[in-house]
Amino acid sequence: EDGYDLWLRYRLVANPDDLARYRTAFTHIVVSGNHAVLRSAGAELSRGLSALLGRSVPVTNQLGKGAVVVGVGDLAAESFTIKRRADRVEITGGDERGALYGAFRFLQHLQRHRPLSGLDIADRPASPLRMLNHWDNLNGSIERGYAGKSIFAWDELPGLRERYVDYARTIASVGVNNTVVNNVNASADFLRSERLTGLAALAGVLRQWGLRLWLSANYAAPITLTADRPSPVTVADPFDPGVQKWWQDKIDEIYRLIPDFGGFLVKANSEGQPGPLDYGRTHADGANMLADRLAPYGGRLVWRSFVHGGFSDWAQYEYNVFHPLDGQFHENAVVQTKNGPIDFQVREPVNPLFGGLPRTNQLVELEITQEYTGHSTQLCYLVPEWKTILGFPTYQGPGTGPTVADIVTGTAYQQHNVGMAGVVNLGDDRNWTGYQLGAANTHGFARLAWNPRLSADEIVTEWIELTFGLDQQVGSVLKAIMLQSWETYESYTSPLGMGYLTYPLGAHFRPDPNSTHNLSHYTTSEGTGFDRTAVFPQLYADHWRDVYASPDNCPDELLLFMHWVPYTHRLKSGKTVIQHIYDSHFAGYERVLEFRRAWGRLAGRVDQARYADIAATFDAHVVEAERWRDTIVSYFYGFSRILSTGAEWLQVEYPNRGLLIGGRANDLPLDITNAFRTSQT
Ligand code: BDP
Repeated sequence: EDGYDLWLRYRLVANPDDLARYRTAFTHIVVSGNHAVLRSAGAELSRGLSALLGRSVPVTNQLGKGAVVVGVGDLAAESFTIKRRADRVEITGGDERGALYGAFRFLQHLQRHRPLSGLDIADRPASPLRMLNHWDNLNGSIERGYAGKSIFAWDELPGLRERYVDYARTIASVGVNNTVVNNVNASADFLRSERLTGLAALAGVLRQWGLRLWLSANYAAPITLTADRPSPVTVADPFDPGVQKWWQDKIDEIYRLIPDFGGFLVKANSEGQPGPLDYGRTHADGANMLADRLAPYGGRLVWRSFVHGGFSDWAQYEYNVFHPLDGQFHENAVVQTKNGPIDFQVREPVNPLFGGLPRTNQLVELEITQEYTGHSTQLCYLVPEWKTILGFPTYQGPGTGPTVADIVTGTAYQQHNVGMAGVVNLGDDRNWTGYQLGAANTHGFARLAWNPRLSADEIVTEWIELTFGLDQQVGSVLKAIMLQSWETYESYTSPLGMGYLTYPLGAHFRPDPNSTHNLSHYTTSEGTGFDRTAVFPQLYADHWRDVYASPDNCPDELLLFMHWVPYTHRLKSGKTVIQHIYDSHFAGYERVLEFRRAWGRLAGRVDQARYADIAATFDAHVVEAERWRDTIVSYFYGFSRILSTGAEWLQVEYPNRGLLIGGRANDLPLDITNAFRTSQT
């Protein structure tokens, strides 16, 4: 067991009663229809059932007793039912994709040893677009990626690797239906004719699993890709006829090669990327020019709203740029908005563009890859965070709604080109995500895109059972750890909503509060935080404006995002801000130690290699958490010179390290306490 199978782990059913029942009930598979996706469903059922039941369960064309029949019926697109008849099971999709999703759900049911009587299931996806965004570059690296290199060997295409099939199976098994295979900081090279031929082969693999391939497009591609021609295109102005013709030809070419091409994802006029603003046009002008050319083919154009103004306040910049464009994007143009107004920090308010663009199709962009949330060394299960985002009531409408989930499922404004995009953490590491528990986020993202109403508890339980089996102790220990891990990460990195305390270059996971000074916080000897009261709260509905604008109403977890406060400001808990910062970092670190201890008690209950891998991850996690704690606590001590104001934690200075660290008073070695004790009051 090395983790490669992820949650598609089909192991012989251990309980003899279940095994006997399943063996009688399922003897063969019948695929009713001849579509490639249905054949994939049949193949997966055969593979899964054969492994689960420990005997061959072939695809045949004999109905009769013991058949698992998969086909298409009169249901909504992408939906499915699983029904147990007297002598067979019927898995019916509203279309081939729905049938495939039903087949995977059926296998998951058996992987979890669920009773046959429970095999009466009807389900359908909540969001139409359930997308992955790869940040994979042409040279095989992954932007901020932590799971090895890209799974896609671009230069080998149209040669195909077996792993592409496993990739497609994995993401289709949880209902993903679209994938953008290259980085938003896009190389124009992806649109070269030679590349497209190769990509068509990849699209062919994905298609068999109900997945549409997309590309990130560089807006200046017409310039780059015609530079060596006798009469090159010299601008990328969306209103320029030469530019329009170039894109038209390119899009025609793509659809000749990839008839179900999903469309383009574009990052424009953001962080150095070219875009329509370079020519005095708007983001909507830029998006619509491409959208109009994709529309006849059924393609879509996804335009990112992630733009920020250098060192001016990021939080309001994006809203100021995009809010005035509401209603200007064409029907197949979709604006993709990061969950928060900054950049995937461990805690941010919900981006005010949710509810701020009621006449625009919108995708929420979540970061599955743990760029700012612990790399592949620190467990941070993000589903609880995503639940708070999706459940956020914007108050931009009747009652408290709509929520973000209402918007991205299309129910808020009756839209169809909406959904969820996840910056995905899959790489070519053997276990796909760089550490054994990272795939929980991949799975969780997809499950929420399918159904945002599922609870974090349900989703994590499902993932654990599919990935580690049904041992109850493993289940309960791991679940408790995972469900606490996000808030734990927050507590030892950046409590109270400060965020962005990471070293800004390279991997964004080590602490460096100095370099983000004045960008995410204004820390002085008197206090800290970021005073955003002048503008930012007003981007929200009145309800949230009033909550955020006042330091007394603002929830503690966002206090320093919205306000600059003196260290002695009292939180709702009664603690001072400085004391909370100290306590939270120490307590968070302690919790990581507890995670490691709890995992240690599972020795012998989890297969050896994965057990040891995870134990090693917790060792690394402890080291990183300690580094965060010491760096941030020292930083604030350095400015405030305020020592512990309560008895809970004792702070001691290590003069040689220039660091302030500590622990519970009784736990500290005597010599340290005696030599360096500075205050306990
Ligand atoms: C930031 C990443 C950067 C991405 C950018 C984006 O650090 O590498 O290119 O977001 O989303 O979080 O475009």
